[in-house]
Amino acid sequence: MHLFTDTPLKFAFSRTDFKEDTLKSENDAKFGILGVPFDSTTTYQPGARFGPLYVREASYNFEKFHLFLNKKFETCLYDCGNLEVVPGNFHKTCNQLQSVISSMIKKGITPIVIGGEHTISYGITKAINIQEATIIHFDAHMDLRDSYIGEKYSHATTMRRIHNQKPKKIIQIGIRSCSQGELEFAKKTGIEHHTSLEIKEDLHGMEKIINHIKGPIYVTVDLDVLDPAYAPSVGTPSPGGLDSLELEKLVFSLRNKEIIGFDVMEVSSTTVGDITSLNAAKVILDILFLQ
Ligand SMILES: [Mn+2]
Repeated sequence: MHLFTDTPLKFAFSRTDFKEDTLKSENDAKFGILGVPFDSTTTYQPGARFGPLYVREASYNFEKFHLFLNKKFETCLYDCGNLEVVPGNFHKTCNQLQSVISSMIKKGITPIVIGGEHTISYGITKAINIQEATIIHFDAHMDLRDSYIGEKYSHATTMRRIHNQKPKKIIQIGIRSCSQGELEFAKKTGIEHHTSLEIKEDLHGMEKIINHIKGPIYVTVDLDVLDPAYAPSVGTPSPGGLDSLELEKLVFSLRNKEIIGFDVMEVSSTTVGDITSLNAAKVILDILFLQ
C-alpha cells in the first residue's frame, strides 16, 4: 500500500489502529475509505478534488446512533487516506487507483471511495471482480457516451467504460438527463434506468426493485442525483432530482445486501458546512450503518 499518503483528518468513526497486524487478526467485515482528489475532465463546476476533504469534515456532524435504523455504528472502518493523484493525467491516476484498490481487496477491506470526478469509478471497478455484480448507479446523468468532446475517459463516459467491463447488470437511478444516443444504447444493451420523475411518483416501487437484487452489488453515487436544492456543489447540477430523504430510503433498500464496494463522487464543496458534503457524508454513513 505504498501509494497511500497520510491525511490528517480521518472520516468519522474510523479506527486509528490501521496496521497490517490488526488486519490479519480480524475476520469481521472491514471497510476502508480512500479519497481520490482528482478533477481533470470536469466540464462545468470544478472543485471535486476538494470532495475528500470536505466530505470527511462533514462526517463529524452525525451521531454514532441511527434513529431511523435504531442502531449503533459498529462497522469496522478504516480511513486509508488519499490516493496520490497525477493532476491532468487520468491514466496514471487510474493505474495508481487500481493498484491501491487491489491491495485493499487483498487485505479483505471493502473499498469506499470519495471522489473526485466520476471518471475514477472506472479505476475502482477495474480492480474489483464485477462480472457477477449488479452496479447500482445513482446519478442525474446516464454517462453512457462512448466519447465526450473526443475523450474516451471523461466524467460523461464513465458508465459506458464500466459497461464495457461486462458487469452482470447496471441499474441507473434518478436519471433526468441524457442524449438520444445514450437512451438508445441503454435500451439496446439492457441497461435499466429509472428517472427521477418515476421515483418521485413511486418511491416504493424503486425500493422493491433494489430489494429484489440478488448477489454482489457495487454502488456508485454521483451526488448530482440529488436536486441542486440539496446538492448545489457538484460538477454538473441538474434540477428535478431526488431529495435527501428519498435517497436515504433507497439506500435503506440495500439492507442485507452484499456490498462489494461503493463510491460517492462529484462533490465540489469548498466551504465548511456545505450541504453537498453533508449529504455525501450522510450517504456513506447510511450505507456503513447497514453493514
Ligand atoms: Mn452526473
